[in-house]
Amino acid sequence: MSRESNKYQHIIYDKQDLDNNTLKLLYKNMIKPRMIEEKMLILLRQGKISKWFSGIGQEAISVGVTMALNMEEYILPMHRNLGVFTTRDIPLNRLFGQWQGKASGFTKGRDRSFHFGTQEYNIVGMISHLGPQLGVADGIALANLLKKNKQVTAVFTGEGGTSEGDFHEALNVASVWNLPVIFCVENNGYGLSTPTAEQFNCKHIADKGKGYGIESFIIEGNNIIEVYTKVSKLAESIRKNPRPILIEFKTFRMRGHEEASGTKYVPKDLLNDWALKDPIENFQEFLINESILSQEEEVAFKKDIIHEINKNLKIAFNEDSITPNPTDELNDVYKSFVYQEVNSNKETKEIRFIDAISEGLKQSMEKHNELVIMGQDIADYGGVFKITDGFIDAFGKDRVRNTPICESAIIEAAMGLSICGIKSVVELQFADFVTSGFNPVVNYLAKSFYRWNQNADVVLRMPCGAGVAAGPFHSQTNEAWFTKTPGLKVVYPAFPYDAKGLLATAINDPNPVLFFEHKALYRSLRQDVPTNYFTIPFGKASLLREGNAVTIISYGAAVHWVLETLDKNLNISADVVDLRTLQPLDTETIYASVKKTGKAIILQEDSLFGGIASDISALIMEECFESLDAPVKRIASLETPIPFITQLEEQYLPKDRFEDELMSLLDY
Ligand SMILES: Cc1ncc(C[n+]2csc(CCOP(=O)(O)OP(=O)(O)O)c2C)c(N)n1
Ligand SMILES: [Mg+2]
Repeated sequence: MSRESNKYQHIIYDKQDLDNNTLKLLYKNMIKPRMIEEKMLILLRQGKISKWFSGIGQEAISVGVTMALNMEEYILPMHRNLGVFTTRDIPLNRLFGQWQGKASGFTKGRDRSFHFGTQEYNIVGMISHLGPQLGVADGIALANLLKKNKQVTAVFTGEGGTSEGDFHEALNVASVWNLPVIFCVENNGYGLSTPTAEQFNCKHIADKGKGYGIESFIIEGNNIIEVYTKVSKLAESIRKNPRPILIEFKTFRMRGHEEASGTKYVPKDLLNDWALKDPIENFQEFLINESILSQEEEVAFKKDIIHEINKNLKIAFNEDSITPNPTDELNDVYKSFVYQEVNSNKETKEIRFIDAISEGLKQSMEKHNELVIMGQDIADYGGVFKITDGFIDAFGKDRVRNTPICESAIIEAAMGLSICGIKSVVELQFADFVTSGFNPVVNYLAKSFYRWNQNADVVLRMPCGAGVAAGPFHSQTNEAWFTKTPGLKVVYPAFPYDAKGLLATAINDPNPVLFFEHKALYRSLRQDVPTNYFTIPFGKASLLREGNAVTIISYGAAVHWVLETLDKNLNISADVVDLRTLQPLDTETIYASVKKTGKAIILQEDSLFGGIASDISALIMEECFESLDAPVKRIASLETPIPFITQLEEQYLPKDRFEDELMSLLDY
């Protein structure tokens, strides 16, 4: 240390065996995001950009971790990790285009700031909810483990994000499955205005590693050499011996949560102390003192970067804004899927609804040799309904995975598998429990393709429905939560044949599909089903009976209530439309039938308000008004939670009311 001034020598560097070029590259990679940010702060003040989340003071972590990983290894950064994007050399005009919502960005103006991923650079950006990407990293790491490619995945979170359940679930799954993932927690003192003492009550976040059975480390996050060398060593070790690792990087957030919110609540002394530990100024001083970097080089590096920033800003500002076009938007909600018809053969066997699902799943496992299924108790135990009985022997533990009780992390992991091109089926033990994984379904799986062109090739199997006296948490039919969310497909078969063929299609379809299986049908319903693998297209209802007096529309177990009612009343001449899939919905069949009969009644098992019957009714009103001879009737369960005892359950369900309402409609 030759210099007299030690203003910036608040970080002790040990360059170990790093050569000068590497040291200079670490430096260059750190000053780039800093200089971009400084420019952004100016643009913000000029009103040229709308919002900014600053990572100033935390650059060493993004840069050190990114440089420690190989280019083909995935990184899942957060809102303060500009250095990840710049170190992976994303052209700046594309980053600026992204922030301005231009077409050259990564989301076609559909999502802001760092909320994007790019397969070109093996980066998977955050969604606003912070935690879900931790589980997505598990899925990517699982894909790497299954492919035996010796790759590491790094995922970031702030210390605030560690309070979310996703953090706990993701670490636990990674530990139980021994996944090669580095969990990088940037402890920067605050989560918005909340200091760490109000966020968690242990000394270090790294201490939590022990509870999950994970090795953990504390790294001085402002010391680029320490970050880079330690993460490099850990990554190398994980590549050889796959396992998760938790790292807590001690650092500080030097600016407000986002620029508008300021730092008033941060004690001045604390800010001043950390200002002295600036990761760039200290490192620069060190490099100059050690004669590794000359002042001329420093000036030249910065000049180059300023030039690069200005040039690319100009490109981005000059780029035309996106012209809104509804067709473009609608076309990007789902990944296109060319349905492949596989015909059923003549050989059939009479099997139960549950056997049809099991057989369909098994044949899909045979057809797609990378398909992974995950769920609670599905391996040796065969699942609570025994649908995967024997699968473990046929396909092995890698592909038939018992999971801990953590719906969020597993659905997120399924997303991660999809990012790596692996299909998966997740068995929810009961459809009711999807609430514990609701966020990744409606916010991650559903929106990912629209946001950045990344499909979620995931099927969620949903054993659902009433009639089994199982009470409010094991009897719901919650399809309406999902039919309302663009980006999801919803399938709801009523027969073994349909269940088998539609499940095959659900697995072939690269989009997220919720596949509802009515538990009351599992063992009560039999049908002759072709023994071979076959498919049935989505969006095609089946017309079970034909008549002229009324159109009856239903799906799932309720279809059988319709058929029972008609069997009791042979004089009723009705079209019976079994929807089979709710999203996409076969409106063509519905309209054609209603235009013929002039009357429509929709029977749904769920309680009435906000269910799909309401939407179908509205669609009929809009499209078939002039053919209608009576108001469209919706029949559904009582507006209560579903009760336990049989008498209450029967009263709740619309089975009996349906017959009465059908008669009055016919008499209208
Ligand atoms: C589920 C959820 N709750 C709340 C928020 C609002 N929010 C966004 S960032 C943030 C603070 C995050 O703190 P931390 O994880 O420490 O990251 P930092 O911003 O400090 O880098 C909060 C509360 C959110 N985005 N998502
Ligand atoms: Mg924080």
